[in-house]
Amino acid sequence: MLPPAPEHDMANALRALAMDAVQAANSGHPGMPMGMAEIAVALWHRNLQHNPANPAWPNRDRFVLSNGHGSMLLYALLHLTGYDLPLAELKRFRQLGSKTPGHPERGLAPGVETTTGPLGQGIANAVGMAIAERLLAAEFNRPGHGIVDHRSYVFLGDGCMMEGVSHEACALAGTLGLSKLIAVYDDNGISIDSEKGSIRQWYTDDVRQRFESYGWQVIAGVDGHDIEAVNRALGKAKRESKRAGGRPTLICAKTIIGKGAPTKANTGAAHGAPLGEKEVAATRAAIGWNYPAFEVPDGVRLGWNALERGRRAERRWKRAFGAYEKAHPELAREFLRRMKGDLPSNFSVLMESYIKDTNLKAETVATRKASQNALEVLVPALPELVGGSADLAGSNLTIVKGSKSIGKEEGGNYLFYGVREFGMGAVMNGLALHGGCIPYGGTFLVFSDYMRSSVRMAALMGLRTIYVFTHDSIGLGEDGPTHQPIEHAASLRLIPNLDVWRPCDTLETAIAWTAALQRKNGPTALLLSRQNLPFEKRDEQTRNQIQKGGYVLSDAPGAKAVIIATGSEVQLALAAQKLLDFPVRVVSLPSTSAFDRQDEGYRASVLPKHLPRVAVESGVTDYWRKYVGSVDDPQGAVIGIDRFGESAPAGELFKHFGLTPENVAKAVRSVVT
Ligand SMILES: Cc1ncc(C[n+]2csc(CCOP(=O)(O)OP(=O)(O)O)c2C)c(N)n1
Repeated sequence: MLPPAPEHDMANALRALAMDAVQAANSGHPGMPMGMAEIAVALWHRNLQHNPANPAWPNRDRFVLSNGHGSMLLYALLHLTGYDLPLAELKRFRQLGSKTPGHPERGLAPGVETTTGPLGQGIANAVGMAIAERLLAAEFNRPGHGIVDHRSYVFLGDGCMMEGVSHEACALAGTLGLSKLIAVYDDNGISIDSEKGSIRQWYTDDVRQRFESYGWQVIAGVDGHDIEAVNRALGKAKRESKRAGGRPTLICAKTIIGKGAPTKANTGAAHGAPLGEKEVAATRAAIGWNYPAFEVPDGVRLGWNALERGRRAERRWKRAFGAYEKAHPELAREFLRRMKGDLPSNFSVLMESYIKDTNLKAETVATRKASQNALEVLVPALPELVGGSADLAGSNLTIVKGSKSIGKEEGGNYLFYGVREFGMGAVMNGLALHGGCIPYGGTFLVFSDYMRSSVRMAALMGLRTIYVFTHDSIGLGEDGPTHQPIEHAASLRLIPNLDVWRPCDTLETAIAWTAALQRKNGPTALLLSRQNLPFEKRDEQTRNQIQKGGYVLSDAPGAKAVIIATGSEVQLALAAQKLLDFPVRVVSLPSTSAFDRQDEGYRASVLPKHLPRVAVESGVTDYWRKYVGSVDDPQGAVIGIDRFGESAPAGELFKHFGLTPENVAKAVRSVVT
């Protein structure tokens, strides 16, 4: 039988596939895969615990390609090790409908653990994955039964290092002592503008000192083209992860971008453009790769094939899990439920009864408080909830009696993220990606901007993450325009697949939480008030419609107009209704996302086409035009705020900005002819 090829050839296979696929697509990034090829051999061939036949194996090591532009490296690895990613897909790199898009996207090629490309977020996702592993191990492992025991590996480059989010997440990883997190830094001294200058003009950090100060083990000065040296470093990292009080590890690997390309190696030109036919041919000659494009010799395939090893590894784990199941049947069942992402079987009953209670209590509280009340019930019932806040726990009201802080050791269900909104968002994505956890995290709505890209990534990946965005309007008062969201609700609603809820009272808040948790395939933002909001009484039929995102809260026979409102402005709409001497319907629209998904019949029953409409929300008016018609339409008006806020007590601000029942009533009169 043919012997497996030497590792040197296995590395060159990665080089060749990357440069050939980029050349075929006539776009892409060959430099990073060519520069990290030996590192990839050391990790994927010698160390990674995975089973290409089952990318969902719960105890697999997680691998994150944070420098996602080098996607061809990952695709080549997945293909060669035996994942269901045929060569035809590599040939269709970057083409419409392929499993090999420009940057790795979770859900397309099997084995892609997270969508990367926006630099810095991948490493932060991996921090979340390592936290999830730690929490699940603490919760489920029992003496003699280490069923959760895997590592999170990351490749990252200068770009990830420069992005601030890597600081936020890696600092937290150091503080938490996430010793099963192992990152390899592709220190090639090149980023995009290196075509015009040296990276030293814009990047002179001492990476070693930076990570040591976070509390990481740093293995510096590793030759990234020496497989043995990288393997030794990985071995040291793995030993650290077994040590009590161990640290996360950063391996700083010196590499040459585009290694193998005779004229383009070590230049910015290798970063993000095809090498060109001539250089590709010259590279083949230089590295001694005498095969046509996309051809991989059998010996190299044999060397890379990890199916048998993977199957054996998973089989071992399954045997161990079988023993665990016998010794701890309930825990085993719970573990499987959690990894599937199913809610506890009593969830619906629990929430129905909570919603009923909430309705009976009819409390006037801030919706942030209403959210905390819901969490008091949810946290004990759903051990998969991992809460947190970016240093605003007492304001966001995300901590409840059942919250246990996550520290350097053991488990817990509440993370003090520190003042790191973006880091929090990207770590939450990692927690959700790992499986077994449903993360929720809080900050002021105005600072959702800081974490926006991570929210977008959650939406793009279809992750169940829940954002508790409090202080949702000028109603927060004296902190002033820096803290008062204006464009935020509208701009969050523009993110595809993000559900946004802005509830008006305790009942809508309870229903919003229920919807967020039942939603398996996308994130939800809860926009909650700082100030108290009155409870609105509803009949049973009305209560049942809240989940549809929009409903008639207060009808009037023969209504001549409809007032649409959300959150704290619902009370203004109801007060305006009373002021008017003709009948008006009031519609509460806590979630335009959910409402827009309803069928046309339902939507038209709530917002009849022939009735003039006035929308009221303490934020930008433009968004509401899709419900009330253009500015030229005499039958539609919006009361909102199209400028920044002011520092003053909340009550005064609502008057100052014209968010009053009188003004709403006036607008209604203006649209009714
Ligand atoms: C947040 C973000 N900003 C900008 C980019 C565009 N971009 C892609 S790669 C890159 C340079 C990255 O340099 P490095 O990590 O050193 O990659 P290498 O040159 O080693 O391939 C930039 C700016 C991006 N993908 N993400």
